[in-house]
Amino acid sequence: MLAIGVASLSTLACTNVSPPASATLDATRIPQFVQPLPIPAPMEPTGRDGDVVEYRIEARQFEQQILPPPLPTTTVWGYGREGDPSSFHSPSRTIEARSGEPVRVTWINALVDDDGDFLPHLLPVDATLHWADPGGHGHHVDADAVRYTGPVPTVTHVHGAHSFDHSDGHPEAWFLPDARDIPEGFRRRGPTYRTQGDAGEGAAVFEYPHDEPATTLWYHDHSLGMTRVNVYAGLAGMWILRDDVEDALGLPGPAPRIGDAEGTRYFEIPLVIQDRSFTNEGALAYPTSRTEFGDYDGPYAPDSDVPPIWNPEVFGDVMVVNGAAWPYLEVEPRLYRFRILNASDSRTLILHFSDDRARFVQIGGDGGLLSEAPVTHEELVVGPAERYDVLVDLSRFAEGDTITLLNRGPDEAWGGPHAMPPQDPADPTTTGRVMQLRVIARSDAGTEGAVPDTLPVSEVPTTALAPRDLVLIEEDVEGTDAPLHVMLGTLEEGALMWDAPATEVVQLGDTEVWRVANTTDDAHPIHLHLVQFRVLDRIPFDADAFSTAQERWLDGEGAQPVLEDFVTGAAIPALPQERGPKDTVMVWPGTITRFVATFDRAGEYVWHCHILEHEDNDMMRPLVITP
Ligand SMILES: [Cu+2]
Repeated sequence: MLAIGVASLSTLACTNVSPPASATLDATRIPQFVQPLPIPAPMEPTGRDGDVVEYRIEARQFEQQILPPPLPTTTVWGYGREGDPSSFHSPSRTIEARSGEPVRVTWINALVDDDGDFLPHLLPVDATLHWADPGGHGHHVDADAVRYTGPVPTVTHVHGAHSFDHSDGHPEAWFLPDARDIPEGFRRRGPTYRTQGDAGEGAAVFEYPHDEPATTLWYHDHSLGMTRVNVYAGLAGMWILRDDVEDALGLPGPAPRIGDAEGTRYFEIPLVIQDRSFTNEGALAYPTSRTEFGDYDGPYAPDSDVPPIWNPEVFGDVMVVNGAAWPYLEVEPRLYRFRILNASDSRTLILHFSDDRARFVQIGGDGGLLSEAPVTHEELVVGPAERYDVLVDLSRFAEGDTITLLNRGPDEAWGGPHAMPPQDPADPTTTGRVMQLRVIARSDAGTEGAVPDTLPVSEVPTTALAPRDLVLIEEDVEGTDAPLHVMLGTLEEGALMWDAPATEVVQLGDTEVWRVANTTDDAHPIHLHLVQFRVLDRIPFDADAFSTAQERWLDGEGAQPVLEDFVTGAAIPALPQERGPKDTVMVWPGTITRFVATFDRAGEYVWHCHILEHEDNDMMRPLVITP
């Protein structure tokens, strides 16, 4: 009897209702460079507990003017300070912290309406993936339940942080809002949910030791199988760590501080770049069906393994920076510090300026300062989730000049720098443009700063251990060349699902070299939780021959392949932009990309591709560090 009751109530929360038919807003009709760049203020703490800075941060739904008026507002999700509606924005306010200063956050899932009833997702949730699945249907759902419309699981991950596993935002540590109408039989918390203190329903307390150097981190939702839609809806923000080493460099500033007067001029500014699409009503537009990708016409789950809603990649046609479409920023003719984050779903950015007097002088990356010295780039490849800390010298410009930040990256999955045939760059009228800098009169505000001649040297760790070999494998829909999904795997076992037993099990304190062989046609931004690694090199290899040999091995014929046997050329050393600690590396197709990391905290973490569609469809595996 109970089982029947659960089933019928679950069905209520799981329907295949389609959104109202609504054409996508023509991106070429959106005026560009008419809205000022929003500059996120720091998130305000709620107090201190001894040395620990405490926050209470909610995820909520609200309206935001992303498109320039008179175009409509957009319903988004974002984080903000509990009880302070004015603090909510997407991307959300920046957590400003210092190394050695621990932070405790009570993360609250407040995705409820004014009556306290749960809010369904803004975007289509595909219930046929390996996903959070609070209703416990399993991913083999009936055709009328492939789109989930129930209460939304959330869990926050601080990307790049040296976190405890209990506070890392493990994908199965999600929790539902404390809504009045959670359907009977629903799990309110995922199987790995943990909290550091009594959080009550709909929340979790996470602690961050901040025992790492200054760097540019970011926080975003990480719920299993729905990270893409939770982040696309807006759940992301910057998380900046500072320390005395960085302070001593004499960099330009200030960055935003709590309580700044309106009109304060900033010379350190985060740039959170995302591609999005919109409907004519201003809503976020996101694919509602797999039929929007490629030429595969079905059948779909449950009649095949092909998810009916999920798409292999998603590309928006509007560039949004700090939550405004194609904004402009008034700049003085002097030195600026920009912390660039590519928070797109699938898009790799190849950034450059319209005037070659403006260049990126890179001082840092994902995990902190570059080693030895800054590196100057005319063009900067920024993969999904990567951060670049750059100085841009605008002193040779004059009041009235304008400079456009442009994007040459393709409007499709990036095939690496040697893609054949070469890929078309982004549409030069839309996604080829990011934002505009408008030069105004110089002031004496802030700290002038200078480009440092040198940066502290950080050593690349070495190890005597054998390398750990891993493979990126694309699986096609049986009997077609339509992509089913891309997966992570090992040489011995081939592609492995998220829930297969952990294979990346590392001894605490060990330093390992990982060799990731990419047999697919696309570059994948591979991200490890907990650690900051150093990229070593990329070794060209014969991916097709390797795949054939591995398939034979998995079919019980021939020997297990050895990567060395398929190498076709000399290793390409780590790029200048990678000469520092990183947590995300672009693994180019046709290469064995090598990086080295020291695994210095025990726990159950994950590693995954940061193309969010890939991550959500099994391109994620456990990373277990055993004491
Ligand atoms: Cu990927």
